[in-house]
Amino acid sequence: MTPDRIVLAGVRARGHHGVLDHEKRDGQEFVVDVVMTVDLTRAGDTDDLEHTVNYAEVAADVVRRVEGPSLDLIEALADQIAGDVLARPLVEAVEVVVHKPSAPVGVPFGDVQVRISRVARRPVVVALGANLGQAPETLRSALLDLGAGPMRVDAVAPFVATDPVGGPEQPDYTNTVAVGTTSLSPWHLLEELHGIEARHGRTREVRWGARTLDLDLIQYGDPRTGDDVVSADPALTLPHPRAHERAFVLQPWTAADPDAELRTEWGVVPVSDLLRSVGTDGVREMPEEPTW
Ligand code: A4P
Ligand code: MG
Repeated sequence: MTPDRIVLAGVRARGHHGVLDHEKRDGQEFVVDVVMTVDLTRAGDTDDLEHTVNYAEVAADVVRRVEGPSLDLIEALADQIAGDVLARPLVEAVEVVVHKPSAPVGVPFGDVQVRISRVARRPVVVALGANLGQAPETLRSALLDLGAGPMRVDAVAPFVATDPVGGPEQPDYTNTVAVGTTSLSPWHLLEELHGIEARHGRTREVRWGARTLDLDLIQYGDPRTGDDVVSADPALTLPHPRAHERAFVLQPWTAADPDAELRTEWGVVPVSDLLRSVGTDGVREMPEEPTW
């Protein structure tokens, strides 16, 4: 099925891009088309501008780039415009076309255009937990599903056995953390995580109760560069509101990425520091290395 898209066509502005002196001096008109892949399901359900991409803002960004510092190539202009568009977390992929209808071609012509496609690639951290059934087997299989679908998995922590935190009396958990990148928006990724949970027999009866598989989105984007997504929405809270206090998340996370940092109410702090203050009680190494 073709993904949802927003098409912004024919944005016009005057710029000074080109290799020739007179192009840089006199300027000319550029026309830009932007096609954004955006999951529009939620916007359709809620009728809320928050849940989509504001095309007026995108158009303003395009004009700013066209009117901005002179570049030699419309290839570079297209690349900058694509970068701006992909800085919006709801945009999963973008096609940018830059037309230069008055380009110095030397013969009569209709249009010249550069057309580029770019896909988002954003850092993401997913915590996995299971305490029903063959937990390590389930985690291995879920990691394969993650890597084959919604994210590229770069590193996985060795599995740990952990005491259950919260909820009713229940068996010990097996936990791990996967770090990698995704092109999906945070909401689309959460939906995919729920799909993987369901395929592994997850049901939701008791909050914090025993489960065959729990996939939590811990962090989306990089807090060190400030492009991480922060959300207070109870249906998708980012960063995960309990990650900073849970050894069963922090310990495997630092094992998978020793340089990881997390946004907290005290600022952006190394995950290893959080782990040191929380301690590793209730987190035990497991005899077997995961083979995922
Ligand atoms: N939700 C909101 N934000 C997020 C997010 N960042 N990632 C919403 C994932 N989901 C998020 O989750 C309930 C709702 O949270 C979802 O519908 C989603 O829209 P759930 O998975 O259905 O229920 P849950 O997991 O029972 O609740 P919750 O609050 O997510 O619990 P946690 O925080 O996941 O804790 N002890 C050990 N040792 N190891 C564990 O892995 N896990 C839990 C569950 C408790 N104790 C544990 C462990
Ligand atoms: Mg959960």
